[in-house]
Amino acid sequence: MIELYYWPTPNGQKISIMLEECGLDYEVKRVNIGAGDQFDPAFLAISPNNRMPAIVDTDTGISVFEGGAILIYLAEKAGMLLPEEQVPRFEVLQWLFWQAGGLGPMAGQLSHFVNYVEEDLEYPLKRYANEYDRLLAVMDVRLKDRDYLAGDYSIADIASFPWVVPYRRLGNDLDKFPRLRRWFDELKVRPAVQRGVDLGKEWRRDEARNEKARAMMFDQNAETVFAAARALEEQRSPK
Ligand SMILES: N[C@@H](CCC(=O)N[C@@H](CS)C(=O)NCC(=O)O)C(=O)O
Repeated sequence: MIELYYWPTPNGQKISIMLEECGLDYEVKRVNIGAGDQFDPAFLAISPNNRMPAIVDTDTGISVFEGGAILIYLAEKAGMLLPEEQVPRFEVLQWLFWQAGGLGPMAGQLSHFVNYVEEDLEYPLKRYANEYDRLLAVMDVRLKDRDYLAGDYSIADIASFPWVVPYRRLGNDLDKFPRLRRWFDELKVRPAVQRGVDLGKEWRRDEARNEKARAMMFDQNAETVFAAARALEEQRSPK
């Protein structure tokens, strides 16, 4: 059984889609990031970056944080969506890391400035909108002569899909990316993708307009991490 530490955001949905695709048994543990659940010492013990998603595999006792690592773990456990053979495996891994280091962070920053910042800050909006646009074009070109990012449908597609979903809200449009649109339209009707994207969507409140939630998520610094680490220490060995 997989325990999935989750909140319905694109990074969380990468893993809910994967679990639905694999058909592995899982139980959802809510990590309400607007309410501060990411600082719970019990969660910190499995996710030292104070971010969801994370998983615990109760069959092995292994816990994993970071979406890309979780996807690899689940693909290996289920024996699907990540080839074993070296050449196709590295096709998938390159595109998985491309998502984790490029599409995810850039779309995430763009989403921050679009959804959470009231001032109209021209420079960061332009910077991240351009980068998101560029990355969508990289996918479009890549999909010119293949159906999926790394050949067969894989964890690279699963990781990337949730960050293409909000393209309209992020000010983009798929009309200029016909191959990406074909890929997107195909993935969005997969039943497992739909179940994964829908998981917990009713839990979300309007965090963008909730001052407490914004402070919880965006007023973090080193002291936040040290305080969470002290709380974990205290729980492990109370004075
Ligand atoms: N690279 C990480 C990113 C995880 C991440 O940024 N999660 C966000 C939600 S999308 C989070 O937990 N935020 C909590 C916070 O900002 O305090 C992954 O892919 O797992």
